[in-house]
Amino acid sequence: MTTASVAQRSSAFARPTAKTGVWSWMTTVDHKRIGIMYGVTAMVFFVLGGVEALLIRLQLATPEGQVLSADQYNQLFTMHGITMIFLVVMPLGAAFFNYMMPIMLGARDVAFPRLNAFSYWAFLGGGIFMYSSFFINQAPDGGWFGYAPLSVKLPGHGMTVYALGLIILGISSTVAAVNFLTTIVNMRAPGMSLMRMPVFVWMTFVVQFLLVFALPVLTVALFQLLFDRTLGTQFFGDSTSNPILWQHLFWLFGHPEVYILILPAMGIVSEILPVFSKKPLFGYPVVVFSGIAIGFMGWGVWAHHMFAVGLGPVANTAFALSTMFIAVPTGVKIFNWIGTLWGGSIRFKTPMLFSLGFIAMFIIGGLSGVTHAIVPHDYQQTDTYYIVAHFHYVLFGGAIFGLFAGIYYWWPKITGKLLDERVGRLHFWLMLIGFNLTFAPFHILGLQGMARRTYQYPKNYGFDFWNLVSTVGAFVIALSILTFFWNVIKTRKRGETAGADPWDGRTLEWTIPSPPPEYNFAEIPVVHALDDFWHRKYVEDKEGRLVPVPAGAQEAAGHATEGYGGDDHGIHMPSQSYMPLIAAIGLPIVGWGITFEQYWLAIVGGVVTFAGLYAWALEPSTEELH
Ligand code: HEM
Ligand SMILES: [Cu+2]
Repeated sequence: MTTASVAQRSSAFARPTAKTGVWSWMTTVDHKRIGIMYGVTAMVFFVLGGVEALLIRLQLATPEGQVLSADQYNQLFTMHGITMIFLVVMPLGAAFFNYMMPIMLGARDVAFPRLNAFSYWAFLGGGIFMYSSFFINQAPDGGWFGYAPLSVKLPGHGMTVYALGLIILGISSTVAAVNFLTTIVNMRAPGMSLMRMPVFVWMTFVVQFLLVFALPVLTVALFQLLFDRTLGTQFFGDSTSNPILWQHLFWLFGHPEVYILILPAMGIVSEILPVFSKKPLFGYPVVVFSGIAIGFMGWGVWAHHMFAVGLGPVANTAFALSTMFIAVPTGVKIFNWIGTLWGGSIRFKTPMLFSLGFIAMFIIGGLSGVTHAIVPHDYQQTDTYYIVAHFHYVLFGGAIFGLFAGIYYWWPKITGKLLDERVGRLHFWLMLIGFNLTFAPFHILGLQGMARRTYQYPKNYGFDFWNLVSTVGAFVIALSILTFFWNVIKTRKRGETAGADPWDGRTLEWTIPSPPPEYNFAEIPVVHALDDFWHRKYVEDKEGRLVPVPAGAQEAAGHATEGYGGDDHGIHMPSQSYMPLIAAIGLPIVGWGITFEQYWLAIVGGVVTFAGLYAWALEPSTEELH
C-alpha cells in the first residue's frame, strides 16, 4: 500500500485523541478509566435499587400498607432484584476486574481494549434500556427469575423488556469474560506463574469461566421467552410445554451466577486480610483450589431452587447432597481466612472492618443456606421471608460488604487520596447494624410463614413488629450509604495524599504511583515469588521475625519500591476509538424496536451496531501522526 492511500484511509476513520473532557471518557480504551466508569455507574444503580428497596420497606412497614399498589410493588421488587444483581454487584466486580486485575498481573492493559470499552457501553445501554420501562409504567414485574409460564402470560411490555435487557447485559458480560480470560492467560508479567497470581486474580479467572459457560444457557432461555411473547412460539407458555423447563434453564444459569456474585468479594477479602494481619494468606493453594472446586461444583446444585416443584425423592436427595457438599470448599475458605488472622498483628482499618463484617455475615448466610439444603426444611421455607433473609445475608452481607472492603482498600490507589478513617468506621458500623436490623427479622417472619413477593400482609398475624423493625433498619442502611458519599466528597479535595503504598501492601499494584500513569508500569516488572512486592520489602531474621530490607539493598537489587512510573520511555498505548460506543448504542435501539413492535426501529439499531463493528474492524490501529 502506498503512503498516500494510508493517509487517505486514516482520515476517513481518524481515531480520537482527546485526553481530557467528556470525549476522552466516551472514547477511552484505558482499562483504568473503564473500571472507574463501571464503578460509578454501578453506584448510581445502587442508589436506584436502594430507593426501590426503601419503597418496598415503606409499603411493608405496617400491615395492609397503602404506599404502593400491587402492580407497582411487583415492578419494584422485580427491578430491585434485577438492579442489585445485574446492575450493581456484577458491574462492581467488573470495576475491580478492569482496574486492578491487569495491574496485579503486571500488564499495561487488557488483551482487547476496544472490546473492553464495548462491554461497558453495552452494560450501560442494557441498564438504561431496562430503566426506560419505568417511563411507560411497565417495568418488568415477574420477579428477577422471571418464572414461565407466568412471564409469558404477563400483559404489558415488562417481561419483554426483561428478556431483551438481560440479553444485552449478557452480551456485555460475555465479551468481557472472553477479554479477561485472554488477559489472564496471555498478559502476565515475566515470572508471574499461575500459582504466583494474587487470589483476587484467581477468583476473577474462575468467575470469567463461569460467565462464559453460564450466560449462554440464560441467553437461550431468554430468546425462547422472547419468541413466546412476541412470535407466539410455545416453548414455555402453552399447556403442551413443560412447565418447569424455564426453571431448569434459569437455575442452571442462576446457581453459577451466585458464585459469579460472591467469588470476587472472596478474592478481595483474601487480598485484604493478609495485608492488615501482616501475614501471608494461610494456605494460598487451598484457597485457590477451593475457588476452582466451587467453580466446578456450582454446576451440580441448581435443582435446590426447585425442591418444592415435585422432582421426586431421588432428584431431591441427589441435589440435597450436592448442595451440602458445596458448603465444604466454602467452609474451607472461611477456615483459611481465620487462619490468616490467627496470631497476626491486626490493624483495624476500614477495609479490614468490612472484610471481617463480610466473614461474619457470610457465615450466617451460609449456614441458613445449608438449612435449605435439607429438603423437608426447605418445603417449609420456600417462598417465605426466610429465603429473603438468606440471600440478603450472602448477597449484601457477603458480596456488598466485600465490595466495600475493596472500595476502601483500593480507593487510595485509584484516586491518590485516602478516605477518612473515622467516617469510614461510622459507615461500617451503621451499615452492619442497619443490615442486621433489616434482615435478621426476616428469618423470624419467614418461619412464621410470611410470604415473599406479596404486597400486603394482614393484621393480627404477628408480623407487625418485626416488619417495622426491618423498615427502620433499611433507613439506617440508607444513612450508612450517605455517610460513604460524604466521605468521598469530604476527602476529594482535602483528603490525605496516599502515596504509592499506603497499607504496606503485598501485590504489584502498590509498586506504582497512585493514581497510576496511563501505562501502569514504566518497566514491566519481573516477578520472583508469590507476594513479590512484600519480599522486596521484608526478610525474616533468624527467629522468623520480619525485618525491613534496607533501602540501599533494594535499589542495588533493582527492586525499587517506588518510582516504577517515572519516565514513560515512549511507551505505546492503544489508541482511543468511537466505535465501541457506536456499536453499543445500537443495542438498546434494537430493544425498543422489538418491544414496541416497531421493526423499522429495530433495523435502525441493528444497522448502527453493524456499522460500528464494521468501522471498528477497518479503523487504523493508531491515531494519525502529524
Ligand atoms: C437497602 C438494602 C436492601 C433492602 C431493604 C432490601 C429489601 C428487600 C425486600 C424486602 C425484598 C423482598 C420483596 C418481596 O419478596 O416482596 C427484596 C428482594 C430482593 N433483593 Fe433486596 N434489599 C436490599 C438490598 C439488596 C441487595 C444489596 C441485593 C443484592 C446484591 C438484593 C437482592 C434482592 C433480590 C435478588 C431480591 C428478590 C427479588 C425477587 O423476588 O424477584 N437486595 N429485597
Ligand atoms: Cu443455588
